[in-house]
Order: sequence, then C-alpha cells, then structure tokens
Amino acid sequence: MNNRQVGEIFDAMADMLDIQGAGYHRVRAYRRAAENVAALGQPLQEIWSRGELESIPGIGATLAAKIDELMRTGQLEAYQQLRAQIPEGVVAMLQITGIGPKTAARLWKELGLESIEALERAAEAGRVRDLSGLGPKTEQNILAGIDALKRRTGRTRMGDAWPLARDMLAALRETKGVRQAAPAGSLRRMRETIGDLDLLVASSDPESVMSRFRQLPQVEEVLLSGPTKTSIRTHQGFQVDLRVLEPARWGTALVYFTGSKAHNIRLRGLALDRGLSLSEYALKREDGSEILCGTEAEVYETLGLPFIPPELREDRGEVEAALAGSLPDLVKLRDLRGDLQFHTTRSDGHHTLLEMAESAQAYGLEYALVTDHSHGLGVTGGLTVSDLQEQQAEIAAVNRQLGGGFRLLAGVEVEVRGNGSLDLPDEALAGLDLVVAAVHSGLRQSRDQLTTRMVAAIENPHVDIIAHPTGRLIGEREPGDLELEAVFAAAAATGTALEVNAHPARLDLKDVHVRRAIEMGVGLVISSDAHAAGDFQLLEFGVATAQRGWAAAGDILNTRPLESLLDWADRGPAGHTQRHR
Ligand code: DGT
Ligand code: CA
Ligand code: CA
Ligand code: ZN
Repeated sequence: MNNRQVGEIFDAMADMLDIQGAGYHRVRAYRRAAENVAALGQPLQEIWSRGELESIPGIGATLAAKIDELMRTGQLEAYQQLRAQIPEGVVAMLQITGIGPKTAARLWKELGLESIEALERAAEAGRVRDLSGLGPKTEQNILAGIDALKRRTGRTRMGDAWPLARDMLAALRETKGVRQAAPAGSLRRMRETIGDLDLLVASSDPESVMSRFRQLPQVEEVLLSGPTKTSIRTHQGFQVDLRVLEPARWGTALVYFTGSKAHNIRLRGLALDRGLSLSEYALKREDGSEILCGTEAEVYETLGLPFIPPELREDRGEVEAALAGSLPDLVKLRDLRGDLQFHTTRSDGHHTLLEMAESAQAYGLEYALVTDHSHGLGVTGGLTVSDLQEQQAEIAAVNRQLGGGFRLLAGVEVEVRGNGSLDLPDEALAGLDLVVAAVHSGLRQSRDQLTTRMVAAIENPHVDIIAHPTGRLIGEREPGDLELEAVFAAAAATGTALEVNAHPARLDLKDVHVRRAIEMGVGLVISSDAHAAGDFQLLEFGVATAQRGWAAAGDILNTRPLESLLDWADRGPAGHTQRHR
C-alpha cells in the first residue's frame, strides 16, 4: 500500500460517508487524512514500520488503526462495509459537476437511481425535476454535467471531435504563411472514438500559427506551447495537439502523426530493409543524407508501396495487402446513391416527411427509405397499421411533388419482440418497399436468447435489413451479447442485409465486424438513421466505418441504382422471394 492508494481509499470513504449522511466532522476527518497522506514527503510504509503514524497531522488513534490494518492486510473492513452499502454508480455521480453527496443520496434513495446512465435516462425523461428542491433547470444542468464528464473521462466520439477539428483547421488555414493544414492521429484514421485531437500545419511562419491557435475562441487553457508543438484544452474539455513543420517535410510528418503507432512501426521496418531510417522529419540514408517527402504518396513510394488510405492504417494486414498489390478499392461517400433509414415527426424525428425528403434530395441522394418506428417500441407516435397506410399515401404525394430524379421509398423500422416475432402483421409489411427490423429493448437477454431472436428476425421473409445489429451506444451502452458468427451466417444464407448505422453514437456494425461480415458473404447497407433534416451528413461517418472494415462499393447495397436495389429485395435467396408473392 503506497501513499496514493491509502489516500484514495480515505477519499472514497469520505465520499461514501457523506452520501450516507455521516456528520460533518467524521467526513472531514477522512478528507483531511487523505490530503495529509498524499502530501507526505516519505513513504507511509516507513512511518508505519517505525510506529509513528500518529505523528502525521490529522491522524489520531482511529485513523492510525485503519492505516495499520491496510498495511498489515492490504484491506480495510470499514471500507468494504461502506462499499457494500452504497452502489458504485451513486458514488460516481459525485464526479458530475453540480451533484454533491446530498443530491446523490436523494437521487438514489428517492428515485432509485444507481448509476450515471440511469440518472441520464431519468433526467432525459423529465423525472428528476420531481424531487422537491430540484427543477427543470437543475435537470438540464445535470445533463450538461454528464456530457462534460463523458468528455473528461473517456474518449470522445468521432462525431463530436470532427466539427471542432474542422472549425479550428479553417481558422488556421487563414493564417499567414500556412501552406497545408490537416487532421492527423485517430481523427484522420476515423476511429470511432478519439483520445486527443491531432492537427498538423505546414507553414513558413510557425510563430504566427501558434499564436493564432492559442487565441482561438475554443481554447479554455493552453497546456504547453513551444515552437513546434502546442497543446490546448477546449471549453468542452477536449485536448488538441497542434504541430507545425516545414512544408518540405509535410509528407513524412503527416504519415508519422497519422499513425497508428502499429502502422508506423511496420513502415519503419520496411525502411530499415532498404537501408533507410524513418522519423517524423524525414527518411534518412545510412550516410546521413535526407530524402524529403512533400506528400504521403512519396513516402509510401520510397518504401515500395502504393498509397495506403488512413482508414486502413491499423496494422490489420494493410501493409501485406499493399505489398501484394491487393489493397481494397474502398467505398466512397459519393458511391452512395440512397439512404435506407430515416425518421420523421410520425415517430421520433424532428422534421416532416416532405422536409426530410427535400433534404435527402438536396444532399445528392437518388432515393431514401422512410423508416419510422413501429408502435411496439412505445416511441411517441410509433406507427400502427393504419398510420403506416396513411404514410404510404403521403409518400406518394411527396413523390409527385418532388418529381423525377428522387424517389421516396416506403419502409418501417419494425420492432423485433423478445421472442423474435415482429410487432406489425405480415400484411402491413408486405405492402412496403423495404422492411428494416431492429431490437431496441431486451438487449440484456442471454447470448442464446438474443442470438436466437436476432436469427429469427433475419430469417423472417419480410425483413430486408437489420438495423444497428448489436445495439451498442458508444460510451453509454454495451453491445448486446450476440453470437455474431451465427448472425452473419444467417444473414448470408437468407440474403438479409445488415446495417452499418452511421450515427456517431452507434457506428454499428463497427469496423472489425464490417470486415468479418464481408468475409462471410453478408450484404451491407450504410444508413444515416437521420432524425432531423441535417442528419444525412452523418452518412460520412458510416462510410468511414465501412472503409475501416475494408468495404468496397460492391459490398454496400445502397451504392446500387434504385432498380437494382429493388431487384435485390425481390429476388434474394429462398426465404426472401416469398415477400412479394
Ligand atoms: P488517440 O489520440 O488515443 O485517439 O490515438 P492517436 O492514434 O491519435 O495517438 P496519439 O495522439 O498518441 O498520437 C498521434 C500519432 O502520432 C499516432 O497515431 C502515431 C504517432 N505516434 C505517437 N507516439 C508515437 C510513438 O511512440 N511511436 C510511433 N511510431 N508513433 C507515434
Ligand atoms: Ca490523438
Ligand atoms: Ca496527440
Ligand atoms: Zn433504431
């Protein structure tokens, strides 16, 4: 037990005693002991072995006995007891700005909330304002506090990092002397979550760039600033690293700082085979002379490789494929001709069918499938059979209004019930262009149950696409416990497509699952799951995820022209053909 560990235990005990409503003095004693132990200039262990614990300020007989117990046994009975009495999630609530021990205790005891996740759901549902003394304002503050905490403690979703990176890069590009400005790191590789944001600039005037960067409106605090690197923290709590270099070294630097580390190590190995050393600055010959590369393509060419797209740079076989000349021809955003999942005000969307259709068309799509939720989900306005019929008339009207060049398709996001059946009758589904099925509740079923349920939905002849197959919400909810190999096998056998949901909170299927699904012969679609008119832009995150899964345009069904897509829906293998009979 070192000083820090003992300090952390006392601190945790102070938190828990506070939540329990222990008296001020008792809580304060643990808090002070934690501080004093942490501030000691020598190991607690040594003071203990000399029997001098009580010489430490704030440590009396009671606390000395506790430290003694920790030193002897590595455990503390009083601490274990507290932990058994108070859920960990309630203690965790104290990390949320604005929530103190009293509030945490009330949220737990009066509303039964035992985790930050449960608190977030309750606040979103407007249940927290019912506690006397708290109101809608406090509820909003709690939600904002939870958002801030997620950014502080964990990795950031790619969808939250990108807009910030774009704004900052746009400002830097306007600065004097700037030749190049680009994202690097995991951001450029389009990983689903980002640790810190890395930006790279090539400029003849580094000092102007750094000075501009430090003064950007997004900056809360400058963490460090030097001639080649500056790190800041934004108001939202993101760390951003900016590096500035000479334009002639742009290619090598961009390769190096894009990473991944594992990919870089492979490149360095290839360089060594050619008698070169590769650093962030340049490729160097054995005689010390440098080969400067202004572009990434030159770096790869010097190593005997074709250009490798950033999305593949994870050392997952891309170097071997590049050497063998078998890199995939990745699907591009412009390959997508349509979107196969969006919502309107009939379920939980924010815009009408017409508004959504106009936006999809303006975004450049040729077709879009409206997929409001079925009523079983309990989403406000979820569709019943008659709602669905009403919507079909509306679809026809919108199609007439928008004219040629764009086609709105009739669909639904039908709920897969706990037993694998669908919550709309066959006749209702048979009249639609395409049927998307999804699991939204009961994701905590056992592996067997959930897999059987999913396979039943896949084998249902009415179902064309399974939406967000694992149900995960990045940073919030774990994926359902699915036997994915069985799911992929069933999807391949029935010709049912699986979705790559583009929403940055979902990205589901995720990159490695995309790759495995393709290997197993599963057809995929990339869908925006748009809930508002501006959300069609999210498709880029879905495409990036598919690219990270090595998908080519041919693997993605909504790259097909409409007629060919509808042919697929009608003429799939066995079970599938029954739909339109
Ligand atoms: P992140 O921030 O955790 O989402 O992941 P990255 O990939 O952005 O990693 P980061 O920010 O630590 O570094 C950015 C890039 O810089 C990384 O992808 C590769 C390169 N890099 C950083 N440290 C090393 C290193 O020790 N060795 C090598 N070869 N490359 C490194
Ligand atoms: Ca990074
Ligand atoms: Ca970094
Ligand atoms: Zn859904």
